[in-house]
Amino acid sequence: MIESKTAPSAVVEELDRELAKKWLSGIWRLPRGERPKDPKTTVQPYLWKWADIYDGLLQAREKIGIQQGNVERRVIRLVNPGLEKSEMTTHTMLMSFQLIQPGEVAPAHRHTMAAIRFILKGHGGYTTVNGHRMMMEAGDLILTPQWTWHEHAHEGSEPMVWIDGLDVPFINALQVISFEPYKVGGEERRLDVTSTSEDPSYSLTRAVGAKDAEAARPLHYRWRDSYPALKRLAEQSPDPYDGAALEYVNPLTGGATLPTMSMRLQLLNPGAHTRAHRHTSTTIYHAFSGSGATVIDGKKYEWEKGDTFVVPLWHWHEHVNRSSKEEAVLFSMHDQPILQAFGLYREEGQPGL
Ligand code: 1HN
Repeated sequence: MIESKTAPSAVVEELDRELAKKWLSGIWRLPRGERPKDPKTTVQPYLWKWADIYDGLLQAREKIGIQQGNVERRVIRLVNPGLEKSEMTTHTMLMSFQLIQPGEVAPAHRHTMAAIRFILKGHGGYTTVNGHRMMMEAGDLILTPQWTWHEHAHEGSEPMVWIDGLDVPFINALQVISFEPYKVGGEERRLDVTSTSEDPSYSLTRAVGAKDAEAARPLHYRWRDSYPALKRLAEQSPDPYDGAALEYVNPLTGGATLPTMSMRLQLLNPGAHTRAHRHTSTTIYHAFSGSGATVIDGKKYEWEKGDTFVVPLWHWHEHVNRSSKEEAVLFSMHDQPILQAFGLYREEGQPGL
């Protein structure tokens, strides 16, 4: 039998130095503690108050003009305290809030990051994605799949505010960020509009004028359709962990709306208290209506309309609707499709009592 023995440390260090000169490294150098049984994340649970976000947007409205210098969007990001350097909301997703004034145009561009808008306030604003113009109403979800041209404009009378959700940190980790402003003959231009969500033939299952399956995906999920569906679901049997949770799906694939992010609407009936679970995907929740609390790894985060919070991966969480009279609706964004694509999605639930 051949016995292997680790040589005295001075000899090993000499070997390590020799290897390092050739850009090589023995894994005996790794401390044992860096092989955790459970996933470990640098993302921290955190809750941002609506008053702070909105006040920031109103101040930016006075101080930041769009199409002025480098500023193309009046956007404030949610920075996770665990990701101070990258200024991202989680390790895979960025959530930000955007305000546009009547008469403003956020110029057209495209990028390899996918984006969603979830509309919070105002009327008369619209976004155009690859020629499809969508009037924005509160509670609508609008997709900007990767590499699609998009611009925003506003012809109403009060400011419009919405959530932007993007997969920026994930795309950045893959080092494939590309960004292109829309120009024709070297000049910035508005996007042509070839169809709208108001066209009678537009439906969730087929975008008008689409030439291929990718372009045919729905881009506009309207509150007037999703809310009644959510209400119907809430009258049936809610999920023990998520309450009445509706996932926005791509009817062409039956899967998540985007390859990197999935979105949900969740209704907690008055007094509802869900069971705790944890999973390897990370979630950003936005309280669209009502008030409640979410317990994340034993710490309680109280939320009311407009507040937004992060539940990092593998953290136990349960939701409570604090009101005995009013429903609460949470909008959420998840990186679950990424975990699922690579067989890394795992979930654990607290058993029923
Ligand atoms: C972006 O392109 C928009 O198009 C909003 O409205 C927020 C945050 C980071 C990177 C690109 C938009 C963004 C963004």
